[in-house]
Amino acid sequence: MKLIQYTLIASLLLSVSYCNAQDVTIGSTTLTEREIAVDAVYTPWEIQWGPDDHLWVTERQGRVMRVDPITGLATEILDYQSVVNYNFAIEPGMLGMCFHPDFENTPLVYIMYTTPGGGYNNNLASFEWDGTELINPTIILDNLHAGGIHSGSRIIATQDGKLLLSLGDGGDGGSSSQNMNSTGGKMLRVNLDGTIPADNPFPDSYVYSYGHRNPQGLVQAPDGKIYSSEHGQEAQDELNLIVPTLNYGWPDVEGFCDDYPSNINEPTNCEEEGYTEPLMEWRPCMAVNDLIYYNHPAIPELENTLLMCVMKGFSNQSDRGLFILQLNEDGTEVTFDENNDIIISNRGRLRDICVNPHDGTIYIAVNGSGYSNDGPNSIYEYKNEAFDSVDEKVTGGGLTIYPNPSAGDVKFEVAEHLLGGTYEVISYDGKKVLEGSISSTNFEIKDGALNSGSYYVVVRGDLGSISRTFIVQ
Ligand SMILES: [Ca+2]
Ligand SMILES: [Ca+2]
Ligand SMILES: [Ca+2]
Repeated sequence: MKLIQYTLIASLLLSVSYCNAQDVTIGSTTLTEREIAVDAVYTPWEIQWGPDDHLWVTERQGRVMRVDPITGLATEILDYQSVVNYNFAIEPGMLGMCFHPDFENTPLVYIMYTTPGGGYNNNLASFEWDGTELINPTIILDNLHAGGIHSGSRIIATQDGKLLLSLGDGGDGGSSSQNMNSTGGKMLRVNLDGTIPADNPFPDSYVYSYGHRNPQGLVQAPDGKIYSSEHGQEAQDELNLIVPTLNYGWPDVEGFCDDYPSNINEPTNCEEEGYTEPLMEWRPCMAVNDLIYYNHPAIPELENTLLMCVMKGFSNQSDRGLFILQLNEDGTEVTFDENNDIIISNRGRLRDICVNPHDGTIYIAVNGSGYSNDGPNSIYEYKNEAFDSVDEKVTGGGLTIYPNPSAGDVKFEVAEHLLGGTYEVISYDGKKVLEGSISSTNFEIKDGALNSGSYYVVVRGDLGSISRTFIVQ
């Protein structure tokens, strides 16, 4: 694998500053900050934009809360505190969560959580959403490697209809990470029912990649690439491009293969010895957490970026915040400038991030100021109000989609001023699935070109852009 030098490349594109205590300016875009769900969520760990246009939040103590993003009203939809092994002072509890990839037809939510059992066990269970609460827990996997710390436990549904789970070493120093018979320190690829996919890279094994320490960030970009952020020991945090079968080093290598830190005696030639280096590292560790791929037109300055939550700062802990990692065109390199590419640096430990796919608004879950979960715990919203107002300006006659919902062709009728413009269709989880140019005021997406689900279309012309949602049945 190509080795990538650790360099902090100054980004000419982004210029970030705070206009005042509330707003965040990125280039020519201003994001208005609003605190929602004040004192309504406790130790939020996962935050997801749900198919019901609400925020779904796991609390480490063992609950799932559903938060109305407009009113901030938080409703408990699962209380699993009697099952989950929560320890306030360290790291276990209810952790990662994702939606079934076909949630409209199969309304299941997958959650990872730790339970007691010779210390700790990590578990994956599905719960059914009945419109009011999460019911019918079904164990998908149990007895996964865990400890009081380093639980990993991010989970995503991948484009190929599988689940990918990140598991940490559980604090065992990394002995599990290089042991192919242990689930510790691994990425695991799992069928939705918990069985081993027939096309997994190692026969009859869940293991997808190995040599991980505590990977707590996991995302798949629209082109299929999978990125993971990983906590280092003390010296080097990592951003990895996850490729099946590869060995990401821990505990033999931390960060780049560079004989640092000196106490672990890294091999002199990692490539020959089969170790994969990260795309980027940060030293000393500043506690990298979950990340998303951002490509929404609401914030054009963030086109093709990874937005990564960071809990601590550098050595003085002042540089925590949301890190903007600019991907290159083919997604194989990132650039980051610590002087310009950190935003939301005044809100404590940023644990997780999600996006409203309709208007590009960002939501951040924070865990207060200190390890492991001092308050205040809250959710903040960062919204480009101007993007909505462009939408409003041309409402009525600008863009009509019919029929909606559609069981066949999806037809579009656009205003004259949009001729010569472009359109993009974005899936509910933020992936661009179609794009094209507008050469007629009437055009259509043929039956079968889109899977069933909810979509968001943005059309752009000289006067601005218009966005609409539609549903394919
Ligand atoms: Ca997340
Ligand atoms: Ca590594
Ligand atoms: Ca190193």
